[in-house]
Amino acid sequence: MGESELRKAASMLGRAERIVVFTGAGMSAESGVPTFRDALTGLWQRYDAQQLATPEAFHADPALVWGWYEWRRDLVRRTTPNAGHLAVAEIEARVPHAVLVTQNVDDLHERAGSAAPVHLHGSLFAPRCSACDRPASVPDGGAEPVGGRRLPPPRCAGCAAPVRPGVVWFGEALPQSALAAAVEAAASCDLLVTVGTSGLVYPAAEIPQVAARFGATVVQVDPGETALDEVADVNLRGTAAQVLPALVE
Ligand code: BV8
Ligand code: ZN
Repeated sequence: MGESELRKAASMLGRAERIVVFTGAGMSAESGVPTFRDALTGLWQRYDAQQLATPEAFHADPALVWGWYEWRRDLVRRTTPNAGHLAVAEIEARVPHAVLVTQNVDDLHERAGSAAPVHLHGSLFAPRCSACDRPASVPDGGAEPVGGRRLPPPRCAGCAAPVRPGVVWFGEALPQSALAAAVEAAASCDLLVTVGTSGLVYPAAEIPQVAARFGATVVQVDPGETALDEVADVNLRGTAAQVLPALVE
């Protein structure tokens, strides 16, 4: 990453009045949460998305899917926000209008002090009934599922149907209010900072594209090449915990 690129991005950030920060799995990588598509450590290298992250998968084998998500929820509970999450909260505190849009299902932005991240893909911490949508509470600190261990889902207190993870699976619509808020913020911002996302999953990947189309500058923070390289005006090739604190210094 060139020093001048970093300075250029920092000065854009200093001038911007309306900012969107758009984050993906790379944001939490340095906290110890695995990404999805990284060549060696990505979850989809070890697990089959079709067998775990679709409504069909849950229907076919609820205990397999529930156990896998409980393993991820437990893993996230043991991690802490990294310097990148803290820098994002700092951006929000400084900029008059800042909206944080995340594809992540962890709660590390909240724990770093971000008040109201827009969760496009739901949350590991918001399970709900698979039939009537009633929110379900799932106690923490109980059994610690290991990767691949089956665990039958609890039953809804209202209708007794199986409780499901509160995430958006492949083939499911994104929460309408979250998607609308993200599109609206992207269309009206002057700077969008995209962090740690491959830009391959739609419709989330539209968000930086909407910002660019409506005239915003797009800054990307990612150590690798991504599908958003073309959309970005400035590419900062580094990790979230390294680059973001330097941007707000
Ligand atoms: C839908 C939640 C319709 C669950 C996830 C258009 C074209 C082609 C296909 C489609 C299309 N439109 C829709 C589709 C289908 C599909 C899709 O996009 N498929 C793709 C993959 C081909 N989309 C859907 O199915 C969506 N729904 O379209 O519904 C509809 C409409 C109405 C009514 C009914 C239906 C729903 C998609 C939601 C999927 N849910 N997650 C869970 O977590 O288990 S997906 C999953 O990918 C993740 O959760 C994540 O949120 C998302 C994006 O991944 P990234 O965050 O980008 O992570 P990735 O590993 O890919 O990349 C990591 C990046 O970090 C890399 O660039 C790496 O270099 C970088 N990095 C690594 N270390 C660091 C770092 N960066 C910074 N610092 C570091 N230290
Ligand atoms: Zn129910």
